[in-house]
Amino acid sequence: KGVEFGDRTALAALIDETRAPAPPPDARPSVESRAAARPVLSPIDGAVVGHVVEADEAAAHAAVATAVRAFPGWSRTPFEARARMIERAADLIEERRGPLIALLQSEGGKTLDDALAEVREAADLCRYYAAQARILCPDMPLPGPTGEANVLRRHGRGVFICISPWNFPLAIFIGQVAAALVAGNCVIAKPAEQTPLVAAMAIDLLRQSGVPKDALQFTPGDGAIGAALVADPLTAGVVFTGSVEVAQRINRTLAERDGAIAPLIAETGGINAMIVDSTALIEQVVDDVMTSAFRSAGQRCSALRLLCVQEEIAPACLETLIGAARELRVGDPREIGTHVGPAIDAEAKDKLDAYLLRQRAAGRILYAGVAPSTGTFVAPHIVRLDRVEDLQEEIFGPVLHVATWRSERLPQLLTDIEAVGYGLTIGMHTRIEQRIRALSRKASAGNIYVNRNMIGAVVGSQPFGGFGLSGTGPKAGGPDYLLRFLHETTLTINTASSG
Ligand code: TXE
Repeated sequence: KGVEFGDRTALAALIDETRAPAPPPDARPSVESRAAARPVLSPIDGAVVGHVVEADEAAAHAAVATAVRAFPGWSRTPFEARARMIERAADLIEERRGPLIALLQSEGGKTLDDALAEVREAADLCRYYAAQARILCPDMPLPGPTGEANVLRRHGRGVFICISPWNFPLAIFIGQVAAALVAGNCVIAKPAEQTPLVAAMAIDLLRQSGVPKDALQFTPGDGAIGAALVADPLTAGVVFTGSVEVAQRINRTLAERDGAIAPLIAETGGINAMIVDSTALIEQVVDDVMTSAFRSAGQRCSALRLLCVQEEIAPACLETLIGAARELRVGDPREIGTHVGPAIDAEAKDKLDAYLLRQRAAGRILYAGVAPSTGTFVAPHIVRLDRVEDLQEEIFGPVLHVATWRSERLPQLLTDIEAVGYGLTIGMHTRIEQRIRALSRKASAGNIYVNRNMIGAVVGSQPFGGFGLSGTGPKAGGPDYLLRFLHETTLTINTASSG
């Protein structure tokens, strides 16, 4: 059975849209920077996709100062007007999906179906947060004794820093920014250094939707610019998606800063497991495993890293799995039949290659696929794992680990998975109800998927995010997300004496 990650016919029809002529993209910070323009290279073939002028440290602090000045005006803008702007941005994302998809492919190395899914998610996040603002932001009268009026009022905190990664350079980027803006905060948006161009296009769409320039500052740059922004005591909060190490560093900086206490909303990574027992349907398991482990070349925080198969069916399951892995086509993600695109850059590829070399030396490789020898492609691999605890590092690429378990050890298996310390996603394939109940009670993971793939994070239906090393919550695309971007004031008036 072949591998299918999307509806090929529908996707083929999209290709024309992505070829629409577009001006050569570039990205520059909102505030003057002395940095020289640098080319942004495609992970597919090293071609120049566009140019970026990065913010220098002075520009980063100037952007914060500008946003601080813009805050009183933006926070007084009625939430309904802000919500309409963010909804308008969603419309524009859909109108401009062709060029956005083209850029997600050339700059981010995405396949067509991944790029299309990301555009949809970006628009969905904007619409969802606009709707949530309408629910959460109106003044809320609260009960109290006669002669007293109580009102809960929610408003923006100040200037929020949004730091995003390269693996969802549109959806995570605009999701963070839209949430912060619609809640009434001014924003400093710092995209990942690998993907500033698609971020610049998103900023453009937000401005066209009516978001004032000063309220939304764009500061492309590397980690040092992110660090400078976080250290700036004039900012009121940070929303971050990326590695655990950087999240912990940001936490430390915020804790040591003078002035008001600023929150960190962090979504980091996961070592996500899928447990398969002997009652599972192997064909379906294999389909779901292929999607969960290899889609986006494994470069998503929810990706399946560790497949735990019950001993009795392990040989049959592995054989079918390797058969399916052989069908994976690795290469230019702009070609319609490609399943696995490149690693984001040479550094990511080198890290994966070094890891795979160590696994090969230890005799643990169960399957190694093939990949083009040029660019940053990494072939899909299946690696044997003797003990769950041996996987301590998030391997961010097309690498699936397989371990086996015995039926009497299921509770221990769940404990071992939990002991790894992450808590993002976990999956199970079984037809035994009791096991599903045990999983939902015992598993410490933010998202649990039963008898399906682990790719879902549908806005509004599957709020996404974990705990432990996986992040702070609240869940993106969920009903509580905006609350962390808001201050709450309770207004109590003695109506008897106020007339
Ligand atoms: O992440 P970084 P990288 C994981 C994944 C991957 C690893 C490294 O395991 O292999 O992280 O990826 C900015 N202060 N994830 O290097 O460095 C940086 O410029 C403030 C999982 O890309 O965390 C970028 O904008 N900001 C993840 C953002 O942080 C700093 C997605 C993320 O970069 C900074 C990406 C600093 N000191 C990586 N240093 C997911 N959850 O999906 C860097 N940055």
